[in-house]
Amino acid sequence: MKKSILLLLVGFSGFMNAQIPTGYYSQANGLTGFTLKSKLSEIVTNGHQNRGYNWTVFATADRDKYYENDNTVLDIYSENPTGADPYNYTIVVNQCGSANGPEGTCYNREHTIPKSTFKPASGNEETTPMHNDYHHLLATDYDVNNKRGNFPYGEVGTATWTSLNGSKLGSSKLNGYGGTVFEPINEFKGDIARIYLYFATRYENQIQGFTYAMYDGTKTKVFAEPFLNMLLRWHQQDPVSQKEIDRNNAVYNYQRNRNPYIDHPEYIAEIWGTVMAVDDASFSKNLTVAPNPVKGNTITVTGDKDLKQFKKAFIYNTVGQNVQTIENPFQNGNTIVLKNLPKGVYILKTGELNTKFIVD
Ligand SMILES: [Ca+2]
Ligand SMILES: [Ca+2]
Repeated sequence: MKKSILLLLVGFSGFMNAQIPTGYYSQANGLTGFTLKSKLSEIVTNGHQNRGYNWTVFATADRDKYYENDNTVLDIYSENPTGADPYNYTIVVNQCGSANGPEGTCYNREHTIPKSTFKPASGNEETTPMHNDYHHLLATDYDVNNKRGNFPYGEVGTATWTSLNGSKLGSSKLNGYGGTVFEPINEFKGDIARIYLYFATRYENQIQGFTYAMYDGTKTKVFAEPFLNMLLRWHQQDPVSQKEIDRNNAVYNYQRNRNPYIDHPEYIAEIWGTVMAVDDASFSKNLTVAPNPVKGNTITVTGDKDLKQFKKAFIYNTVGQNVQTIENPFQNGNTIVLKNLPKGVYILKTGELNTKFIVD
């Protein structure tokens, strides 16, 4: 009897992580801090195949199955999670290596970590495999990619330019960095943070040779304080989405290595810690939990749009782990019964709406 319950549990967790190969992370068990990071570096380097520079993986990795669900290219610079997209691209048909035209002309391959940062000091040969690593290569609008150029991601004080979905270029308002930065929309901030943390892990043995305003010159922490704090905040405020899980699986099927921070978001806090003061700035203000702090195990959720359209709600802890998923949460009213959650801060997300709440 005991055996069958165990099998059932193993079967269940196997199903939950259907795409993570069994044992992929077993060598990381019990490790923490930069020891964990170095082990993850080994794990995601082993088996990584350099498949060259092409467009193949975007056909499976970068399609809109989440917002309009129309199979167009899912581009973080033109996706509008709260309404109609300003323009859409058809996969392959609208790809381009070069273009002359405004935003909305065609999509290109963007190195999320600019390729100029890992170019050798002399020569034009860009360094591989980072140049061809599809975990950080995204299909994005050609013009927005150009305007972003090699600027670091950041948070903009005064915008000099804004893309049609609200991504901004302008002066940094980060405490400790005053240069020009590029700020994506809230919906994709966590996605970008986890890509950067992947890159810092996969290439930790090479990264001290790379020059970038976001880096501090170490192979362990990698990021300078203002940027590390921002990435950790983005990770906490925008937890792992189904889009990232699907993309990680598609890229794994192609180049045979994984982004560990999508599979195990809690590793991020184990390595880099957390930002304690999660500010409210990046939460949408259009979702409310009552009572907050939560006293019992029942919450009432209100939003400024009809919540019935959302088929799932997710609750995350501050290290980004999904602690509860509720199917059809708002079909029969707006009450959610919480699992027995330990005291702490949580994030409730449904559709593009999210908010922070406290269990007391
Ligand atoms: Ca779309
Ligand atoms: Ca996201």
